[in-house]
Amino acid sequence: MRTEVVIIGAGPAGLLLGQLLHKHGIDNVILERQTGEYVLGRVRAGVIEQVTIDLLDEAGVGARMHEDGLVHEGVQICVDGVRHRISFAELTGKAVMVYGQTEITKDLMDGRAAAGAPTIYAAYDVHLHGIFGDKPHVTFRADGKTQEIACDFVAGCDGFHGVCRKSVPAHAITAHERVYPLGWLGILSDTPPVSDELIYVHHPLGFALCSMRSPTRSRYYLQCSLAEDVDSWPDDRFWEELRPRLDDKARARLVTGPSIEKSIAPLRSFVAEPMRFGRLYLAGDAAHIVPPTGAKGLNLAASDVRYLSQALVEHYAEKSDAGLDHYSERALNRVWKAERFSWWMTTMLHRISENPFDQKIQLAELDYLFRSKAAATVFAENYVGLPY
Ligand code: FAS
Ligand code: PHB
Repeated sequence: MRTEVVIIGAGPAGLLLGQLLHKHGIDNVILERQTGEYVLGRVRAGVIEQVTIDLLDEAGVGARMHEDGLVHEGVQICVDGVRHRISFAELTGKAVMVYGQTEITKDLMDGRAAAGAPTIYAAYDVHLHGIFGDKPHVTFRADGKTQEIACDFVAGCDGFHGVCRKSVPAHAITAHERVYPLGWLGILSDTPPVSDELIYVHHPLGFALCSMRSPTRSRYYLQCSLAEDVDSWPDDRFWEELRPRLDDKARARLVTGPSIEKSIAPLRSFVAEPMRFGRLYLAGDAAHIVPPTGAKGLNLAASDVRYLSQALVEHYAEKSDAGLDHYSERALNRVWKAERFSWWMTTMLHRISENPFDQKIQLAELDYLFRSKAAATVFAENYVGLPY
């Protein structure tokens, strides 16, 4: 088999890249380790930036997003039981959209199926070969037999635990990492949200987030220790732990119900540099991870894909490799700004240190954010997404 670009991973990064390349007439094959149903069963991101909305529109998969997505012009931060609103519209003239990653993945899968572009699910033992030469190829096992695809480029969109980053020789890659001593215990329920906007909660018992997927489907998160096991969190225990962290109005509006999904995600900041290795280009979680506090993970995957797809189009259409040669530098410039914002939001809102000085600094940071238009503008500019 031969194609122009082999994409490893059918998460948002891989599917979005595949769709954009297809629209520009660039042949590509996606290899995905899991089944499509498994990929769709993962509940992850919920907030997308305007630049991501524009890219999904460019990929021709934005119709349902505009129909079902919820436009949010602000967000609320609750400290000591008092909510403070940060207005994105007033401070930046922009907004974000609440539209679940599961829906985005479904829209991208449907778009790829409609385009007739190939995705090989249940593709095991993926191995990259010849990435530092000019004739790379990929081998894998599917349908009980070992197969090979010759290509021009490999896009590593296989997430944090994927094979692509690990295929790079240790001397050629540098990892920067901060692991937080905490996780997010998330629950999805068919219950009405407690508020029309997201509420980020700073509380002595620990951080909480009240989010949503629709006017009838809520998504909540509780800060928890990494030692926690999701099986020791029956729904009632979750609701009893969430309730005291809410302000009076939210607590009064809280409607509990059976969980549709419940999981614990560890919090980590991670960046691998560079993001290009010969004919292998990393994009999305394969190259970097942010704590979900700033709602940046999925949006960073989209910005990597924007840079990479433009660079590949230039290579094939204009015989120019300028974009490919600058991909890593351009992507990392935006990645590190989102890493900083996600780290800052996480350290400001979570109960991490028991040192009273650290806790006072958090409260001072939050008080400054609520009182200073300049501070609120910095928050809003980063939350809605920095320009490309
Ligand atoms: P993904 O991990 O989504 O996709 C990679 C794909 O590659 C997967 O389908 C995987 O099966 C496949 N793969 C892996 N190894 C392979 C191999 N060897 N061969 C073939 N295929 C392989 N972001 C937010 O903005 N907000 C959130 O609330 C949020 N919550 C999250 C919760 C969790 C538990 C996790 C893990 C992440 C969360 N994120 C969140 C971040 C998340 O949304 C990612 O940023 C997003 O999924 C990135 O998309 P991809 O880069 O496509 O990686
Ligand atoms: C979500 O709705 O899943 C969500 C929203 C905002 C975040 C993280 C997750 O910062």
